[in-house]
Parts: sequence; C-alpha cells; structure tokens
Amino acid sequence: MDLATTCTTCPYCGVGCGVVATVKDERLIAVAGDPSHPANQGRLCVKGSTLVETQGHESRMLVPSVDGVDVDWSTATREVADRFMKIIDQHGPDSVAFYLSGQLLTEDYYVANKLMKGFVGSGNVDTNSRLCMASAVAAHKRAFGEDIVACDYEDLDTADLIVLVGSNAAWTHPVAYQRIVNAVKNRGTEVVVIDPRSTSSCDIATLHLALKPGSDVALFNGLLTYLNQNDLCDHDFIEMATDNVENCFQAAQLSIIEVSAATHLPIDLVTRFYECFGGTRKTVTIFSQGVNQSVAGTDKCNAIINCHLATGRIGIKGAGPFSITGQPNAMGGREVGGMANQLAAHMDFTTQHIAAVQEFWGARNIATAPGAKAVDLFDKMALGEIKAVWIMATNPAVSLPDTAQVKKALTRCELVVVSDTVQRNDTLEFADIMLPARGWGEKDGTVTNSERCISRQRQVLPAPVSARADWQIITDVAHAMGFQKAFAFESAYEIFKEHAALSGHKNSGKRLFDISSLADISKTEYDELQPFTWPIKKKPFEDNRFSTASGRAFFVAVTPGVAAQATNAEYPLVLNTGRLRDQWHTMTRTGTSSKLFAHQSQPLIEVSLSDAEQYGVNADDLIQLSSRQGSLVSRVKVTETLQPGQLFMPIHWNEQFASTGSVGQLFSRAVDPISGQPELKHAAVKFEPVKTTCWARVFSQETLPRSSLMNFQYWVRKPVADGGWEFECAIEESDETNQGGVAESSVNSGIVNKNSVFKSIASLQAQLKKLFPGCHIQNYRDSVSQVHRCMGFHAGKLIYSLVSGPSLSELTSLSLPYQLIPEQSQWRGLTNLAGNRAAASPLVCTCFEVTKAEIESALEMGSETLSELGKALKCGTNCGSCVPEINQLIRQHTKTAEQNRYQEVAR
Ligand SMILES: Nc1nc2c(c(=O)[nH]1)N[C@H]1C(S)=C(S)[C@@H](COP(=O)(O)OP(=O)(O)OC[C@H]3O[C@@H](n4cnc5c(=O)[nH]c(N)nc54)[C@H](O)[C@@H]3O)O[C@H]1N2
Ligand SMILES: Nc1nc2c(c(=O)[nH]1)N[C@H]1C(S)=C(S)[C@@H](COP(=O)(O)OP(=O)(O)OC[C@H]3O[C@@H](n4cnc5c(=O)[nH]c(N)nc54)[C@H](O)[C@@H]3O)O[C@H]1N2
Ligand code: SF4
Ligand SMILES: [Mo]
Repeated sequence: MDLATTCTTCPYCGVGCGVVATVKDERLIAVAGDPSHPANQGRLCVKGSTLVETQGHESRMLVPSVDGVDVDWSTATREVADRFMKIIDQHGPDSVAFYLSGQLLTEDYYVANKLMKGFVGSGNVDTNSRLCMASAVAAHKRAFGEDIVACDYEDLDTADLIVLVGSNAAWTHPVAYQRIVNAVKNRGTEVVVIDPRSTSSCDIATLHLALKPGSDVALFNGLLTYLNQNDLCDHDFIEMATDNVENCFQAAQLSIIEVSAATHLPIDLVTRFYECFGGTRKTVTIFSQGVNQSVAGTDKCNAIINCHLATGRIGIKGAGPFSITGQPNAMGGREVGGMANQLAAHMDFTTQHIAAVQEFWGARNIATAPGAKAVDLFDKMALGEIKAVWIMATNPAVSLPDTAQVKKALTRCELVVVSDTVQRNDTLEFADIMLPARGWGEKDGTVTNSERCISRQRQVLPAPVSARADWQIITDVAHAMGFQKAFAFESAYEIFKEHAALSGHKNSGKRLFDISSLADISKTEYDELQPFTWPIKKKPFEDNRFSTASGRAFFVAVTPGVAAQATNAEYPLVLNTGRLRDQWHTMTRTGTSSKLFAHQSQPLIEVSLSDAEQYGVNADDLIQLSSRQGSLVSRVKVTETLQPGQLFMPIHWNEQFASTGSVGQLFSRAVDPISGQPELKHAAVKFEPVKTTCWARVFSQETLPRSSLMNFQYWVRKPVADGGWEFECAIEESDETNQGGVAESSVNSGIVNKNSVFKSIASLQAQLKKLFPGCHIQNYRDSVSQVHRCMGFHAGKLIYSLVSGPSLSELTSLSLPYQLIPEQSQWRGLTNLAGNRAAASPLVCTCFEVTKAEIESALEMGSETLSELGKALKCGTNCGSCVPEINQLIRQHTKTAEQNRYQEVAR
C-alpha cells in the first residue's frame, strides 16, 4: 500500500487555493485545503472538496485519432504538423490559428504562444480569456500602462468597505468570499453589492444596488462627479501620480438625479452608496463578469478605476480596484501574452518589443501584428479565411456567443484539431484530429491566481497511458514542423525557466511583470517552489509609479453606452447569464458527480414573480425562450431575485447534457470595441409557454446517445449516485394538434398525436433494448393515469427503467416503483432515489448533503439560528458556500412565522 500526500493547486477558479492531495494505490483518495497556501490558508469550497469524485477515466479521451480513426502519437503529431504546414504554405501564416484557455498551465500556454507568434508567424492566438478577462486587461493597460491587478487577498482582510460589482463571489470565488465574511465579522467591514440580480453575495451586504443591466458606467461616473463636487478627491495623489483628470471629470459629469434615471436606482440608494464610498478610504472594489462581459466592458472597468485614482486608493493596504480572475490560470495566460493583441511577457506588438522577443526566441518568422480576437477569429473561419484551428482546453461550441455561427465556422474550417481530456463535448463533434491531454493531477507546471500568486501544480496521479501533457503535445508538433532547436524542452521546468528569463529580457524595471530572478532555479527548486506573488516583494503601485511612459496613471474619460442587444416590442426582456454554485463551465468536470447536481439539476430559466404572473407561467413549466439569434426550450424557475423584465439562465448546460444545448446560442456576436469581449450578460429575448403531451423519465446504467432522444423536444440528464444516469424528457404538443395540418379535425389530430407519442416512447424502448441486449423486460400499464412503466432486468438486476405518462407530476411520484422491484434486483442508485426524499428537495449544503426540506423541518422543530442549524444538521459548518442560502431560509421562516402570528392576532 502506497500512501502519498502532495501539495498542489485546485484546478477550478481563480482564487487558486492550495490543496493537499492524498493518493493511495495510484488513486486520489482525499483532498484537503493546504493550510500553508496564502490564497486559502486551509479552506476549500465544495468544488475543490469534491475533486476526488470528479477524477476517474470513464469519460476520458484515451487515444489520439485522425479523421475518426485511432492512431498512435507519432502519426497524430505528424498529421497535425503536415496539415498545418500545408495550409500555411498555400495560404500564409494568417490562415491558421490557435484557440487556447485559461485552464492550461503557464508552461503549456508559453509554448503554444511561442510556436504561433514566433515560428508560424501569425498573431492568431486567442483564448477563452477573451470571453472572461479581456475588458479588465484592456482597462488596466489604458490606466496603468500594463495589465496589473492592483490588489491582493490581504486587502480583503484589511478593507473597511468592499464593493462587489458584477460579481457573485459567494458562488464563484467562495474562498475569497469567506475572507470577506470574516472581515465583516471581525472588523465590521461594510459590503455593497452592485448587480441587477439579488444573489447569494447579498447575504452580507449592507447595500444592494439592483441597477439596470449595463448601466455601471453611469453609476461610477456619477460617483466620480460626487467625489469631485464634495471635495473627497486626493488632490496630492492626482497631482503627483496621474494624468488627464480634468478631461475625465468633464466627461463623467452626471448629477445624482441623472444617475438615478440612467440606472433605475432610487436617489437615496445612490446617495447612500456615494456617501459610503466617499467616506471610506480603505475601499476595495471587486469586479468581474457583470462588468467585463459587456459592449461597454472596458469603459466600465475604467469608470471604476477612475474613482480609485481620484481618491488615491490604490497601491495602499486595504484599497484598490480588484479585477478578480475566473479561471485557475487566466492570469498565467496574460503573463505569457497568450492573447491575440499581446506578444509575450507583457510586451506588445511595438517595434521595440517585437525586436526584443524575436532576439530572445531566435524567431525566424515573428508575427508583427495582432491576430484575430476570439469572436472575429471564428468569423474568419466561417468566411473561409482561417482554414486550420487548434483548440486546447476550451469548449467554444458552448461558451462563445452565437453558437450556431461557431458551429458553422467549425464545419467550414478545413482542419480542426482539438486537445481535450474528455472523449465527448460539443466542440469535439467537429474535430478532425483529437488529441488526449493529461488533466489535473496528471501534469506538472505553474498557475497564477487572481492576486498574481504563482503556485506549482504537481502531478499526483498516473495519467492514462496515452494521454500527454499539453506542452509536450505542442512541443512534439513544433519538432515535426522543423523547429527542434527553439523547442528543445524536455520538461515543464525548462519551459518555466525560459518564460521567467523572457520576463526580464530588455525590461530594466519598465514592466512590473518580471520574474527573471527565477530564471536560474534548479529542478529541485522548481519542484519545491512555494507560492509567491509578483511583483516580487512589492505591492503594485506602492511607490505611486505606473508602467506608462510617463510613469503616471491615466484617467480614461468614459461615457455611458447602450447595450448592443437592445430590447424592443418583439424581444422585450433582458436575458442575463452566469454561474451556479456547484457547476463548472461546460460540465466536462462537474458533470460526472451526482452530488454537484443536487443543488440544481436542470438548466432552469429564472423568471421574476411579476413576469411569471404577466405571462401566465408557473414553476417547472416548459417555455420556449427566443432571441434574434436562436431559441431553446427549458423549464421555469420563478424567483424573487430578479427585477421585472429580466431573466437569468445558467451557462453550464450544453448538447451533452440537455436538448436545450447552450444558452450561448441566444447571444449575438456583439463585442466591446476595445477589448473584443462579447456581451454575454445582455440578450434581448421573449418567451412563450410550451404545451406537452407526454413526459418520460429514464434511469439507465449507461448514458443514452443523443440520437435516441431526437423525438423529444425537451430532455435533460444527470448522473445518479452509485452509477447510472437519469433522463427527463418531454414531447411537445405537435403542430398537427394546434394548427390542423395533417389532421382535419381535433378528434383526428388527437389520434395523430397519440400515435406520435406512442412512436417516440416505443423508439426509446427500442434504443434501451439495443443498448442493453438480453434484458428480461417487464411492462406495467395503468389505464386510469395512462402511466406506463417498462423495466429491463439482467441476471436478476434492474438495468433500466422507463416511465412515461401525460403529466410530469404523476411521474415524479410514480417513476420509481420501489415496491415492484424484487428484493434481489435492487440497484442501489435507483433505490436510493426511490427511498430517499433527498432526491425531491434540492441540496443546500453539499458538504454534508443537507437538503432544503431538512433545514425547513429543523426550523419548524425550533432551530432558530445558523449555529443552531449547524449543531442539528452540520449544514454550513464546512466550506460555508451554502451559508447565504441557509440565512435566506431562516429569514423566510421568520417572515412566515410572523405572518402566521399576525393572522392569528387578526382573527
Ligand atoms: N461555481 C463556479 N464558480 C466559478 C466558475 C464556474 O463555472 N462555476 N467559473 C469561473 C470563471 S471562469 C469566472 S470568469 C468567474 C465569474 O465570476 P462572476 O463574475 O462572479 O460570475 P457570473 O455569475 O458570471 O456573473 C456575476 C454577476 O454579474 C451580474 N451582472 C449581469 N449584468 C450585469 C451588469 O450589467 N452590471 C453588473 N454590475 N452586474 C451584472 C450577474 O447578475 C451575476 O450575478 O467565476 C469563476 N468561478
Ligand atoms: N453566456 C455566457 N457565456 C459564457 C460566459 C458567461 O458568463 N455567459 N462566461 C465565459 C467565461 S468567463 C469563460 S471562462 C468561458 C468558459 O468556457 P470554456 O472554456 O469553453 O469551458 P470549459 O468547460 O471550462 O472548457 C474547458 C475544456 O477543456 C478541457 N480540459 C480540462 N483540462 C484540460 C487540460 O489540462 N488540457 C486540455 N487540453 N483540456 C482540458 C475540458 O474537458 C473542457 O472541454 O465561458 C464563457 N462563456
Ligand atoms: S475557491 Fe476556487 S480554487 Fe478554491 S477550492 Fe473553490 S474552486 Fe477551488
Ligand atoms: Mo471566465
């Protein structure tokens, strides 16, 4: 028995927590927070703590393939190199592109960027950071002359005011959020949330500004005006360290009344926020996707930064504008220069920088101009201008806007190479060449988190035999293209050293990103590297010097813009999108853990109470949601957290998990003109109810192919505890019924309809039969309820079960005929679901698997506070991510109890 513990980092969000991984007999058996890591000091959130459950090789891509045929690595490598070179020879370097990801390690990113920009000779390397951090990067460069995040996590511990703008940190950066919670408890830090939705992050807020979507520039311009007019600016700092303040003040001119009109916020709320900000020196403003993902994203970021510059709240402890990164290595990608408009190591496409990088790399054919940014890059593919793309560690067929256009682009593109860890995702459907990459725990390198802290990610597990590290795959292809010398890397360590050296090349203090003191570390030092933050031993801007040519920060004059995807009479509603607490992006990692579906198991479309009433829809109804780009069908969640006229949908589901596919299909390709970041928080939509004639639920030990569900207008799947999958499917009332069409009379159409329902269910049964040959099949039919059950047994064990009927509610109670399953044939996954009421109520606390129903019943029984509930049920006592929801249930319970009391008194 082999037991080993290794310190590494979590592969999920940009908080960048250190984890201690315990491996026994080559299997990951435990992960715990690393107490010595500065980012988390031992804490982990639910995604980090469920890492054990999301490992495993079942869904992994295991061998390389070319045009659908499994091949060995040397063939795959040669094919990638030859096909790329052929296209480059015929059409030039700009006819090819790489599309990378903030989930690559820095070393992977470095070689990919070097190969394309230095040796292929094109700037066409872009990354999913374009959808994520591009606006913040552009704003940093405009204001500071370099892409520098001004804050670190210690600032959260010492701030007196923390403003969260377009960030739901409680769910998206849970461990950083816990630091804020502690600051609130320990030193009375005030929290202001600026978000059109009421989110879990509002739990600790003294003020929530539910502003009109997209109106952030007006709010912060108004704040700048207020600071100026009330003499709350730091004139010494402005004088000493900045330029362009007067132009900026002039452009920002907005009275509180005008701000109120632009943001739809009450005057007193705006005033309270301005007073609070104006009066608190130690203010940190955290901003994230509610700011970045907008056609005004860069301006929004600069509007925030302006207020910090005006008050000199930057470069000091406990204050600053804090753009918080999303992906685990979004920052590492920025250091490397992996975006189309950057060259390398915080150097740009200027004559000087190009010469410096060319000299350092010994690059024969360096790119001399920026390449195409993500949305543009896929447009060029659709136009046939880009003919080959290599996609690594990202799933653009889900995550880009206007996914129909993305699919068109991938279809048109002559050569699509995809390196991924999984066998199937929406992008891989279009791959000509598939390359199996090593995943988290199987590779070595470094990542940089939101606070510029570089940590080692270490190999703790053996990789599947054929999977290779991304840097290795790229290096091999570079060799096959003839670039052996410049890519003579034997390990991630050697790449790191070169990357570190480049950061110091021709730098002499001009660029804050300089880790060249690590260029000569030994292999052992690299292996034992402890987390460290750059600029080394210095807080950015503490000396009031910035990276601009003048050394002074720049006030960028900005004015409010309008959303590109505007509402009108036909599309009157605004669709907002974002993350759920327990899912990660396109679900390739979290989609295998049943536990992570228990908080929310479907891509629900959130509708405000008043819109639900106005449009006559109820919770769980199916609706069709349409924009100018596309349309999808999904179920409704009625919520008090949204303002009328706004909808919300999670980003995670896709064609592998639901008929809806990705919410991205509803978004246009409108981008911020400066950063190129798409507007992913604001689409104009409409919806209408969908009538159904039949529902079905399937439990199956193996997943069903998408093709077997084609007859269902709606379906969604989720993993079942102890193995297997659960599907929920619906058949829409057909056009034939509604509009005459095939059938002439309503009686006839009823028959047609019944027939088509029967056919759909029969074809699903046939699929199940085919998928599990040799099963003994039992059928049960209830003629009164019209519920039909079909179960397949093998060797006395239940293998699948299909229940169908006209209404979903009947199925929910009847779908698991526990009593009908012979004792010896119990399938644990199924009986668990049948017997356990947990399945019926969403999980609130994922760590201890405590449901909403259990918390409500404990409140009924007399528990009153969070700590009492914690004692009774343990909920909320581990990672704390569920505390906002528990508090919400407590508030709800108190309110109901008070109402009951009031009614009793009234009687
Ligand atoms: N659980 C989980 N955590 C994650 C991820 C995940 O997939 N799952 N992904 C990681 C990644 S890559 C990222 S980038 C981060 C993102 O982290 P966040 O940015 O915190 O997450 P989002 O939910 O995308 O959006 C944040 C909020 O922006 C609000 N918003 C929408 N429009 C506006 C607006 O006009 N103005 C303002 N002020 N707010 C607006 C939305 O209502 C939403 O609540 O999360 C990271 N962490
Ligand atoms: N509507 C809307 N759309 C959005 C957003 C939004 O808020 N709203 N947010 C945007 C943002 S901020 C982001 S960051 C993107 C995220 O979107 P994506 O980057 O497309 O999503 P992921 O699911 O993280 O894709 C990562 C892929 O890499 C694979 N992978 C994992 N590890 C490795 C590895 O080590 N090597 C390789 N080669 N592959 C690996 C995974 O299996 C997966 O297929 O979505 C964007 N899209
Ligand atoms: S906060 Fe982010 S980095 Fe930390 S454990 Fe959770 S997902 Fe991982
Ligand atoms: Mo992101």
